[in-house]
Amino acid sequence: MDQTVSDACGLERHISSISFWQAVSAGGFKSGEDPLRMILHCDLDYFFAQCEELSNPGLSTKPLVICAYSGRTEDSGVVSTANYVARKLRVNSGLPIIQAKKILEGSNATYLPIDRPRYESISDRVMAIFSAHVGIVEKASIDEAYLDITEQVQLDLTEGRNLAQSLKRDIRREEGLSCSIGLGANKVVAKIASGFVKPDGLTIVPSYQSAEFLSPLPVDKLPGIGKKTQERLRGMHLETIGDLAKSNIQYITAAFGKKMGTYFHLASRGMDKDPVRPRLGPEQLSRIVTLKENSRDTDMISPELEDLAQDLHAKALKHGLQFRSVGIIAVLENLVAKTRTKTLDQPTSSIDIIRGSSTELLRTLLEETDLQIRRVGIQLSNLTPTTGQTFLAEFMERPPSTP
Ligand code: TTP
Ligand code: MG
Ligand code: MG
Repeated sequence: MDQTVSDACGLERHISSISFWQAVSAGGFKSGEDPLRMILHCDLDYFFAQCEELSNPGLSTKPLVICAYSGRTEDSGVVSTANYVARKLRVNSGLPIIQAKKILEGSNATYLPIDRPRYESISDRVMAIFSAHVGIVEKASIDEAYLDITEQVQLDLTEGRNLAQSLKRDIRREEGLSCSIGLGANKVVAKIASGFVKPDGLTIVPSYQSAEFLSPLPVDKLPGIGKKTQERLRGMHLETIGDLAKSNIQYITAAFGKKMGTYFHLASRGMDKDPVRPRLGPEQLSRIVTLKENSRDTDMISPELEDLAQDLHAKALKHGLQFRSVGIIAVLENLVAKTRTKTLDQPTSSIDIIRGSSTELLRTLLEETDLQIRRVGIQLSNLTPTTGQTFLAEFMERPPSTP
């Protein structure tokens, strides 16, 4: 599949020659505005359905519908997601399965139930690829994450684009999946940009053109505006994000309250201060370190693995968690990230299992490449509370260190 680099608002021409900082300086950056940041939002394409296509590639040429069955009758429930072949026929998330079947009658469509544990394992490995490349990763859902790359790329748009393309390449090479990425000055712009071209898109919005990019889009593209709010805004003659940006803030807050009104006012103008909160979600514990020098020597890498194993084991104990999967993350000398995971029959909190599995996975990984390792990490996933513990949701992961 070809990758699309979208030219949002005809902006691509700026990307190769002008860095983010220069572009903003030239435009006269005013103090008191949002701090300069560069954020990526990555979202896997038709995620549950794409996972199923991986194990059965024959499914990709015909409509594939993943069903959230309610269990009342054989076909009751809604479409969880569908591949793009089905979407062309207007079968999308939320549609009742009965209606999807009517639309797709005679099209040789396949209907599968949700296999969440499998999608979660794949999601964990994709998150590990993000962590291998970027220090500040916030998992936002099973198939999406925000990455703060400000420092890593020094606010340079070309570097930002290269990093986004490396992520897409590694996710494709390691997991066989396509994703869409948006690059913007904050989470709101990055999130909308990642949905701008799908599937397999990359949309780059320089900070000084955030408002211009958002302006023509319908209001429901703003995170937090659903169908009901969209209807209310339509009643107020506010159809596009640009309409919202031009409207009087008092008028909006009177209708939606101060908190929502202020958010609509700022976000519609491309402003958002919400930080990327470094966490991989409550389902994973991971840490990655940069080796003192690139190496393939297990005698040199083993002490690092031992430190990581001890650290992660201590964290698991502290938070009362057991794990069922142990993964290894390696960033090679060419900066390609590799991950390998082993899933056990039973959950455990044994440090010997972390040691043994990570050493074994490292050996396997080294057998598959001739390249040296630059960074190495361990990831514990499929986490469950140890008996008697109930605070899984309270758990927050610390950011892994940057390269
Ligand atoms: P999304 O990222 O919203 O959708 P998607 O990945 O299927 O498609 P896109 O290419 O547009 O990103 O959601 C991720 C997964 O969450 C999706 O694959 C299935 C699940 N999901 C539901 O079960 N119900 C829903 O209503 C939605 C929107 C998603
Ligand atoms: Mg998705
Ligand atoms: Mg998503």
